Amino acid sequence: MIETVSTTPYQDQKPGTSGLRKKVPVFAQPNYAENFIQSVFDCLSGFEGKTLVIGGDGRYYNDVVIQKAIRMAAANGFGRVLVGQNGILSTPAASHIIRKYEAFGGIILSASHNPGGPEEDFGIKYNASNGGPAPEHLTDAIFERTKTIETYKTVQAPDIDLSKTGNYDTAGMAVEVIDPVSDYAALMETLFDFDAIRDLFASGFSITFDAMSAVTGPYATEIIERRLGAPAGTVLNGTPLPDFGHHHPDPNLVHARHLYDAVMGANPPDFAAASDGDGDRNLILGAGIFVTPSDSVAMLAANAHLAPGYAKGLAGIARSMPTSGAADRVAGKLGIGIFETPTGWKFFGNLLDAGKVTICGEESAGTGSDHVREKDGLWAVLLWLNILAARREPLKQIVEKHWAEYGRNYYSRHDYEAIDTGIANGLMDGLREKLPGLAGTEVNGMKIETADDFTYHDPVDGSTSSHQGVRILFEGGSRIVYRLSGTGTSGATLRVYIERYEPDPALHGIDTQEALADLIAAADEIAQIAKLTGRDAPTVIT
Ligand code: G16
Repeated sequence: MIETVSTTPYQDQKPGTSGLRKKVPVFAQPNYAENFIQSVFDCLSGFEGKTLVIGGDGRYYNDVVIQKAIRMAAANGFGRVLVGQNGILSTPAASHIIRKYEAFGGIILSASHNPGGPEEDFGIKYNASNGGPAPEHLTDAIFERTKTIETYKTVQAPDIDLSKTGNYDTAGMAVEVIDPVSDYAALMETLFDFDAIRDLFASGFSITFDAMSAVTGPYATEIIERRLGAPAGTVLNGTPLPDFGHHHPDPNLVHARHLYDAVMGANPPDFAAASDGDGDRNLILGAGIFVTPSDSVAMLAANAHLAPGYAKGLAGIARSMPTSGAADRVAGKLGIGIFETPTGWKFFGNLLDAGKVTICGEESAGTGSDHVREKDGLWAVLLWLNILAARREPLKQIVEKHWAEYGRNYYSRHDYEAIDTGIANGLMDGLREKLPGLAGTEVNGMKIETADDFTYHDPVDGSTSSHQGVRILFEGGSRIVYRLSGTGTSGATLRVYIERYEPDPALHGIDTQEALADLIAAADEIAQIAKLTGRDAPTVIT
């Protein structure tokens, strides 16, 4: 029996860069999750009788919202739900399942790299039939709907037992609890040379992968240990936990410091990697080297032909605007297209669907390809392993050779987390006001060539997205970019992206912060960060 339940709207359900993200106590308010899910359904049409994929990263509150979503899908007229066993689906795996089973769309429950637990973060995101995050016009419509919603639909039905795979039924709608790993692992086998990677491991190549007690544990254990034969114990923290073992599942140099220390210490592993809460981000390290995400997309693109899935070459490369220009140089040499999009994987969807690009990457530790419509942490790890297996050179050497060939883009991101939202908005507004007068002026001895607020014109659907980040471009190609994060859950996070291109190999061995010191000082001078925020240093430097 379908029930129509009265509700009152909330006014704070604006989806951010990657869906609606709030603290668990916010989501636990009466009808909060229901209002958002119904608003999503209200903005879709033609899904009657079709399939909906549901899964998440296993964080606290996933189990509660999954059962709600199943009942609401039944009441709203979906014909079938595919849900991961124990509610688990990594974000890239969910994208693949949507595409493989030609589902109408999917609901992914995750707050990505943010912590989990009763007082921590939670999120709901809708992905469309191409497997990618809902485009901006849809998330805007969903937000509008949340402001006026008065009822939602559900059914009276018992919870589905998610602990076992199998076929179930909720008020007449089919529910299949599926193995979250097997389809994804099979896809990886079509892209990469598993025999070569197995041989590499058998040769004594040592690797460690930290799943950070988050969703990639089961995927990495199946693929890296079972199918590729790495020794048991290669995957650290391989069991997804609702609170990620009290850790912050963000694979950066702060939260995965132990891996950095390991590769920089005595007897380093040949390769170390990590992935985040929902499995779409990656950290890549090798003995004596950290590969920045911006470098990673460039180097993966330059070497992708070594993997069977990309042997035919690439159609093009896309990177988010704040990501360094390293990939542009690779695209230039390969003679393929390069696209600069706003931050957010959703902006790559049209380019991938139109066949204009094969590989995409973002400075925020995301890399991926046209195999799914999300960034994919384990995919990046496997492509690197395939390249290492084919080239049989240390990772550090591959990186240094790349710099020698293309030049090095020194790059760093400085984050100022949890600053007052009013202050953060004021800082950005102040910057925008200054923009028209900046070109031609000098800061810290460096001449500003152009300064603007990035506007993207989607070459596929013609849509325009403005206010996507303030860019200050200096003579010689150095760059500072400022934007506010769209994924934080408390206050505002100011991100400052700093980049300098160095063609001379003799100058490729400088410490990154040192190499960027003049620009870092200029970044503060232009935006008055210390003065306006009262912070004398960033919270996180990557
Ligand atoms: C999300 C998007 C990414 C984007 C990132 C930016 O990542 O999926 O495409 O680069 O947000 O975050 P921010 O707006 O904080 O800079 P995730 O991993 O949180 O889904």
